Amino acid sequence: MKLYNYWRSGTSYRVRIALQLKGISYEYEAVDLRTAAHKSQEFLSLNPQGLVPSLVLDDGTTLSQSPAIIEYLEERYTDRPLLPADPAARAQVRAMAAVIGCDIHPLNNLRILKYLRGDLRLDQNQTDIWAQRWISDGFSALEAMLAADSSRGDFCHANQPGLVECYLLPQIYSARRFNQDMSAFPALCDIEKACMELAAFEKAFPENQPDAD
Ligand SMILES: N[C@@H](CCC(=O)N[C@@H](CS)C(=O)NCC(=O)O)C(=O)O
Repeated sequence: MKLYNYWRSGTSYRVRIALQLKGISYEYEAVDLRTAAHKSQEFLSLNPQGLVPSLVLDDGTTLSQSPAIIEYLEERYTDRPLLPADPAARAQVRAMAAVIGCDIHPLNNLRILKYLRGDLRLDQNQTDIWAQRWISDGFSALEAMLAADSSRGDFCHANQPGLVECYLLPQIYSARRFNQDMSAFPALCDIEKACMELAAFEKAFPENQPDAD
């Protein structure tokens, strides 16, 4: 399979973590967001939304939207599950992932920032404040959700990383780029530290991708 993605894209990073956690090998196809390669005819024919990532399977089937891609990997490659077995626990894990995937990331991605900087003429400091506002809201909620979870171990759920970490690590990476003060989120920082000790996360890390500069 071939992953069309960009080293610094958070949604691409999510899928790279899922692939690594499951031990699935894939080809890396870089799509440079800075040169608008995601708006080229070639890429639009794979993903009409013009957003990374897209995953092209060996039979040519093309998948888009990182949550759908990760769910596909979870259903197709069942050996190393990203979700717990218990339905209520699965819902709780999905809820934590959705805090990031639905309520933080969409407000801070490239096209939103371009609109704020271009059409609304905000400067870098103002767009950082915008991003920090939504990151801080979501991360505060996640800290509370983790504190209330009696099954918590070293990771968001129990003692192994899974779906939430696929979303969390990229969002923390992005938060740091927006100069977010992370000191109010100790549990999230502890989980990040535990993840970064694992080879899967090291391999998926943005700076370690072939198109990183
Ligand atoms: N909901 C989509 C969002 C994809 C998305 O926003 N990707 C960003 C990179 S993280 C992108 O391609 N941005 C290009 C743009 O905004 O023009 C997903 O989870 O895959």
